[in-house]
Amino acid sequence: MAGDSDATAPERPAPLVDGEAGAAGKGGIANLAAFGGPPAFSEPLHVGRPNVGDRNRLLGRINDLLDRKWLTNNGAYVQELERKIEDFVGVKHCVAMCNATIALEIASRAAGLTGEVIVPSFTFIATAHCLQWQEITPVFCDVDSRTHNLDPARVEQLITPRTTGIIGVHVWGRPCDTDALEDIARRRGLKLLFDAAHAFGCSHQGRMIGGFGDAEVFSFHATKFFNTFEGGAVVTDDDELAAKMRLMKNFGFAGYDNVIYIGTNGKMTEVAAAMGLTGLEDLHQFVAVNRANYEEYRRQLAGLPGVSWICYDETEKCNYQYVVLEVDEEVTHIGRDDILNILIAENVLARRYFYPGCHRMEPYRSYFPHAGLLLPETERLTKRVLVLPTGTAVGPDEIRQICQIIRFAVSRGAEVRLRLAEQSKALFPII
Ligand code: T4K
Repeated sequence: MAGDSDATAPERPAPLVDGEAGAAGKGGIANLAAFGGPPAFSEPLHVGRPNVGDRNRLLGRINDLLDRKWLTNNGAYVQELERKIEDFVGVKHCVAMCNATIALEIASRAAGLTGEVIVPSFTFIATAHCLQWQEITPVFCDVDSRTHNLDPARVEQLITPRTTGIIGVHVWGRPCDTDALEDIARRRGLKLLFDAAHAFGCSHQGRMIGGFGDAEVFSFHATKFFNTFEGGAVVTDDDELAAKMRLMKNFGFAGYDNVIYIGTNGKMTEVAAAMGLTGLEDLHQFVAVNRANYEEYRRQLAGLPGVSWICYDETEKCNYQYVVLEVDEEVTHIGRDDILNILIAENVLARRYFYPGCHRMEPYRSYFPHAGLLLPETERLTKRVLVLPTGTAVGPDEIRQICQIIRFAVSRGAEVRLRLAEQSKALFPII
């Protein structure tokens, strides 16, 4: 990669230092793609490459549903998927839906949430929007810097007479402190829901995630560990809640010509359920790939000063869907965003989930302009976290290369940062 003699290649500045020849296969800073070198990968490497089960079984199911001419509205595949998920998670009810955002809206409405609901800001925007969409105020609570999940002590401080519930998020598939949150909810008479969008296939205290709180919501979006193209589900042991959600996801119809509730269209299609049924059969393979990637990343980045990663509890079931680094700029002398820019230039499309935090996005930043003052850990994390490509998009070779680039950028942190700053000054001289 370093010594490309192609005359049509853009002229590159001379390497600053060659002492690290071979690191990242780059030979020198100037050969990083951000500074004009050729990218390490010709095709982009994505964070959320979909896990797809056996293609022939999927196509067989699609042919079958086309033959049956039953495409949606609680079809046979949706019902089969719901029963299989109930068994897998160990809950009484699974209500499949078109995506997790609608599922969160329906679950929170069916659970009777109103007024204020306590949620983390360190989450995907859907957790907050599902409330605000219904004119319920999301009250942003800080997270524990170690777990990245809601800090129960801070939850308790935010309860007011208007609070009706808490939505915890099992970020990266790692469980919230369910005992503490269940205790608060019980003592304070609050509903407790979990946004388990990341946590399908994960367990906590030996029980599958999905069985905690009043209800839990999974996302089956294409980028998730287990996907139905788009999709989601609410799982619960509460018969009444499940019955309400079944009505709500189907406009409130209790039978032909009989609407007994306000509802919406939250139904999952048959083709989505076919994808889900097929994926369920291959979950163990998805976990194996994710786990191997996670371990390879850990091996390759071990001992890199200022770079730590979130760990999964090996005594529990984990889906290992996210490989998440934290960059401590004081040690690396190069910020998370600079590392991200270096990676993107190399065609490694890492992501900085959940930057900048829900509280810094609209409409919340206008509603609560000073929310950040109460969210110091969230603010800190949103500047440090970097999510790396995994899943079937990458294997050991790609991971080794990605890690070499990160190691190289960190080992020359101050220099790389300076060069990036100079470059952006040249590009945007007025700023
Ligand atoms: N709660 C939480 C905690 C969540 O994380 C999410 C969703 C939700 C609720 C709501 O669930 P859903 O309503 O979506 O069921 C992605 C996903 O779109 C989103 O589902 C997910 N969280 C979030 C964390 O990540 P973006 O904006 O980053 O998506 P996008 O299009 O940039 O895709 C991410 C990467 O995946 C890209 O590098 C491209 C690649 N990709 C994506 C798709 C869709 C593929 O390679 N193939 C694909 O088909 O939000």
